[in-house]
Amino acid sequence: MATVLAAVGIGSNLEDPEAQVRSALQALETLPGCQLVSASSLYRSAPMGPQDQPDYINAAALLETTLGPHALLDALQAVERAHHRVRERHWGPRTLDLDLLTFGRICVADTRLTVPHPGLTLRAFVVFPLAEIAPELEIPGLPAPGTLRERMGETDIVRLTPPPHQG
Ligand code: A4P
Ligand code: MG
Repeated sequence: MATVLAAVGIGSNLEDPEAQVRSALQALETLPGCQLVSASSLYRSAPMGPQDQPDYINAAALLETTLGPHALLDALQAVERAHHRVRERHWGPRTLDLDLLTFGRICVADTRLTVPHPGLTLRAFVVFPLAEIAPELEIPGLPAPGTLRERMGETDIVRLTPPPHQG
């Protein structure tokens, strides 16, 4: 069956965000019709949008999937719900936010889904994790993540050191 390489952005700033992001990565490993190809480090940054909310933890993942883009969005939203995501205000705090960043070379623009994600090029918390795992990813109509990261220059985003290997 034909597969597509999809990139997913992960973000959290509530209820132990690092644990939320790690748990989301585990959930992506077991999504039906998907294979987790790679996962980035975790990154911390100040909130974009309202400032009266905690810092965010972000990461990115690459999935090889046999699902279509809307079915993958459904699956990502089911993972958000499983993490007790409650939608309150736009750009407000959340336990887990999963964004479909890219879906192969396919573009989608309908009422439910816009891919590539419109905020991709402007957000260091998306570009840095994605550039770590896929610096040369082809994104329709946009420069590759490694180039986007270079163009961003200095940002406030901090890559968290992975915990020492146990065992
Ligand atoms: N939707 C359309 N396209 C997509 C896509 N490519 N991926 C639709 C995912 N969803 C997509 O999503 C609203 C609707 O967008 C969905 O139902 C889906 O059909 P949402 O996540 O509930 O909307 P939102 O949170 O109100 O807005 P938005 O624009 O998704 O927020 P963002 O862009 O996710 O930003 N600061 C830092 N440092 N790090 C962050 O991660 N995140 C946000 C939220 C704000 N500030 C942040 C961070
Ligand atoms: Mg979102």
